[in-house]
Parts: sequence; C-alpha cells; structure tokens
Amino acid sequence: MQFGIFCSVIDNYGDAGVAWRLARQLRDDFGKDVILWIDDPGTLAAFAPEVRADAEIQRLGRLILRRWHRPQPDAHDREALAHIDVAIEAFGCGLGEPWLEALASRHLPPCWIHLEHLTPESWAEEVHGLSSPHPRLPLTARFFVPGFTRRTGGLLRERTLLEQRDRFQGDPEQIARFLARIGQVETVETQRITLFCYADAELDAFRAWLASAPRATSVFVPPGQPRQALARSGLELGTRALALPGTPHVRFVPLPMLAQDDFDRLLWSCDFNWVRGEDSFVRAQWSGRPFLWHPYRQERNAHLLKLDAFLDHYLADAPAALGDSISRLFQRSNRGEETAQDWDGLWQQRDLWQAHCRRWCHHLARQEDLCTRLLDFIARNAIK
Ligand code: TRH
Repeated sequence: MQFGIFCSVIDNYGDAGVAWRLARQLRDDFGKDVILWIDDPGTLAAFAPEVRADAEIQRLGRLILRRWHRPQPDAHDREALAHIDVAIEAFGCGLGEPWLEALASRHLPPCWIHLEHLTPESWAEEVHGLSSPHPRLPLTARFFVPGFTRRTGGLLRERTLLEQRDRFQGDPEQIARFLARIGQVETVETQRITLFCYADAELDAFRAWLASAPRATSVFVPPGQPRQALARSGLELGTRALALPGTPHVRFVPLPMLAQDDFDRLLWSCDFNWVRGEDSFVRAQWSGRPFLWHPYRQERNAHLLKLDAFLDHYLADAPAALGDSISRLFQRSNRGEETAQDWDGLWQQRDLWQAHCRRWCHHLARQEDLCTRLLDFIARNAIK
C-alpha cells in the first residue's frame, strides 16, 4: 500500500512536524511506501537534518519527499499519483481540483483521508469517521480526527517510543551524553526545564518563581517565539547562556533547533516542559514529565475551549488539590492572568504531579496509536 501525504506549512513547525512524524512512522513501523508532498521543505529541514531545503525531490529510503507546487501536478506528480492507494490531506490543506482529478482518473480511485488537527473536544468523536462524497468526482473524503479517546483517531506514538524513553530516563550516562552532544554540560543536581512557548507567553511570574527556587536551574530555550517571549519580559538571549540578574543559579540557555528525535530526548531529560501547539504538546505527554501547555491561539478564543476540554480528560483521575493547582496554572497562564502564586504552589506538589503524569501517559498508551488506527480505518472503510 502506498501513501501520499499532502502538507501545507501555515506557520511555525507543527504542520510539517506532524506530517513528518506520520510519514516516518508509516515507513519505519509499518514498512509502507510514502510520498510526502510539502510546499515548504525548508521548514522541515529546520528539524530534519536529512532533508535538503532546496531539493525538488528526495528519496529517504521508502519515503520520498516532493516539493508541492500546488496549482497543477506536473508529469512527475501525475506519475507518482498513479500509484497512490491512500491520499492524506493534512489539516484541511485542500488538494485542489487538478490534483483530485488526477487521483480520480485512476482505475480504482484511492482512499482520500482528511487528517484533522488534534482536539480534546467531544466533537472529535462525532466527526471522526464521517464521510463526504465529492460532488462531481468518484472520490469520498473520510474524516480522521486525532484525539484522546478510543472513539477518535488517537495520538501518534511510535512502536518503541516508551521503551526508548524508559531506557533513556533510567540511564544518567545516556542523558549526560545527550546533553553533551547538544552542547550542554550539566550537573546531576541541576533542575532542567524546556521553554517552548509562543511569543505572547507571560513569563514574569515564571521568572520570579525560578529566581526564588533553591535549586540551580537551566532553562533550555529553542529559537524563535520563546526568545521573543523572554525578550518581552526583559531578557534578550543571544548566542550564550544568560543568568537571571541577581540569581546566578538560574540560567537561560539558547538551543538551536534540534532534530525531532533529539527534541523528544530534550523533553525526556527535563523535569518540566513548557510546550505548545499540537506535536510538542503530545510529545510532552509521552515524556511522562510535568508540563504546561500553551495552545495555538485561535479566533474567538476557541483555544480556551480546547484547553478546558483537555483539562477535563487530563485531570479526571487526579487528586483534587493537585488538579485544582494544575488547572489554575494552565487557565491563568493562557488567559494572560497573574500566576505569581500558582507556580510555587504547584511545584510544591511536584512528586504528586510527576506520578500523575506517568499514570496519564500509561492511560494514553493503553489505547492504540494513531497509525494503527489509521491503517485499521483504511482497511474497514476504504480499500475494498
Ligand atoms: O510550532 P508549533 O507552534 O506548530 C503549530 C503550527 O503553528 C500550526 O499552524 C498549528 O496548526 C499547530 O501548531 C497547532 O507547535 P508544535 O505543534 O508543537 O510543533 C513543533 C514541532 O517542531 C514539533 O514537531 C517538534 C518540532 N521541534 C523539533 O523537532 N526540534 C526543536 O528543537 C523544536 C523546538 C521543535
């Protein structure tokens, strides 16, 4: 079975990040042939070192990467489309009539899947699995909605991910080697934090909490928006680590973009991860470590509904006091409200929070992963 995945980069890294994970997992865990059409390979190259930003077409084992020139498929695209059994349109990118016509002209039209954004909201269960016939062409769009429950499309999770994580987290030498490889020499006692938030994150209370913390702390800061958020709070990070004024035990450490697998390792090696969007949000949950989620801002504050829905799932079985503290920090920090009291209160319960994150990860891992559900979905619905 050959897969075509179509991805348009809207902004940031998430669209490319999810498409890349999906393509790699179909290839690596399920032995599928995959063609990923992406309109901006440069974004992918930022965290996939094997990708050449300027290449029109590139073969990476059973995964072929093609620059997506959207208006019309050229002769090479048409040739490739002729072999596609499953066409996955990511995040409503819209294939456009010429592409759909090329797909529909095949003797047996492919299974056409609309992969939606992950949502914790209950509509995920209602929309997942719906279909909509094309008004003119012999193609039927089928909606696949990632989510947190068994009746959704699930979450991306590679087959050996959690075993790899456990080996890594249980081996201080591996952690030290990894940190050294990304240019960091850390003592065992140092508390580690990833700061992968959006530019509008309110960091003053976070900084004040860090300054009052007794432990030495390294805050790893990827490029782009996290640094803008820091700059807004008065800390301009250049190419070197910077200590908070008056508190030399707290260092903000600039990191380059890491390869996606190394980004996972970074999350695994930290005590706390501030993450965002969609993919880093999911990966923070697989890390089994405490995290704060900064959802992608949407019109009419729709992201706050997502946040509420997520907290309902995530905190359903949490001890009441811990649940209240987590909920307060997630809610207030995403509404730009004062969080000065919240950081410390929550961090005092960190052992409980850590245990809760492991349980939550366990709960999610008992469900089938997204790729397994996708293949099952295709087998049931489409390819007859
Ligand atoms: O980058 P994001 O904010 O992406 C998105 C997009 O804005 C998108 O339009 C929107 O639809 C979506 O959010 C909800 O956040 P996200 O989803 O966490 O994606 C980041 C990706 O970048 C993820 O795949 C991990 C990867 N990454 C690395 O591989 N290495 C790194 O060093 C870093 C910092 C990130």
